[in-house]
Amino acid sequence: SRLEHLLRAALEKNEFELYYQPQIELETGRLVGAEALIRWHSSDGMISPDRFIPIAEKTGLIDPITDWVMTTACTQAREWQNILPGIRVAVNLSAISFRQVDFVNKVREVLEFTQVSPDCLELEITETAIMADFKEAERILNSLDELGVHLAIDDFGTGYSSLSYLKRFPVDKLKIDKSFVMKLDQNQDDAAITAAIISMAHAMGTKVLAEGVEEKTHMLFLKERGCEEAQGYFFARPMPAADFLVWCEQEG
Ligand code: G
Ligand code: G
Ligand code: MN
Ligand code: NA
Repeated sequence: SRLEHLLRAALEKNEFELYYQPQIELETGRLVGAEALIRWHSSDGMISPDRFIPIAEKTGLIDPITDWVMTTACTQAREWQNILPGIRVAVNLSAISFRQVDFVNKVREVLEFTQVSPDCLELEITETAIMADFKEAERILNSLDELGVHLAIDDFGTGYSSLSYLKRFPVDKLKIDKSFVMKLDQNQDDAAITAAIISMAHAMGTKVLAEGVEEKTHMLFLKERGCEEAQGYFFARPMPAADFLVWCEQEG
């Protein structure tokens, strides 16, 4: 397809960029992290990762893209340490890259190359990606945990994982999917599910981040229930690295 053809050349032509969305600690209002979200400025205009990541996954292009994302995000994390000490950068992992042979060594290499502390890198894996091969996922997650990087389960609540399974994984954080958080005001079921995820996560010693926080009322609901972190348009949209720093100066 045309898109596949363009995608093959995109890495060489340097057409990708990472945007960063602030992650806020609710108790203190402090900036604690940034989620890296890939953007593709193609010759056809901006193309969403929702469209090109599935193509990259089918064509084997996802592994070089994941390498580029990890290296770029860690280089940025290293650069930010002087001005934003301790800030953590979160990277989204495709299920395919996560299961790539030698993925754990890849992560180790990127950390060494960029001189970033593993404590400043968070890897996001979706619930669905984990449950696709539970045993294999457990093995990889344990190796990543030994490396010292943080692990988060993305889009939590949309898949079919049981919390009792998750208890066996060395996961630091659940990210409640934005589909629940966005409707906290209008939908009692979503409010109940969100509250239940927070208390169950806490019962297993796991932190919670709520995504898709668009309203102050959502933020207050989450804070009241002890949700540790949040991200969403209420705080800031994903933005280029330069804008991210400007935003930090204005906030801080
Ligand atoms: O930022 P945005 O809403 O456009 O992201 C759309 C989807 O693309 C989300 O599911 C997000 O997790 C995914 N995505 C964004 N950046 C990356 C990336 O670097 N790698 C992978 N695998 N997925 C990403
Ligand atoms: O799948 P993942 O959770 O990684 O995707 C995050 C996606 O959510 C990104 O595309 C990002 O642009 C988007 N996003 C971030 N904050 C908000 C928000 O407050 N509302 C909505 N609708 N989308 C958001
Ligand atoms: Mn994510
Ligand atoms: Na998500």
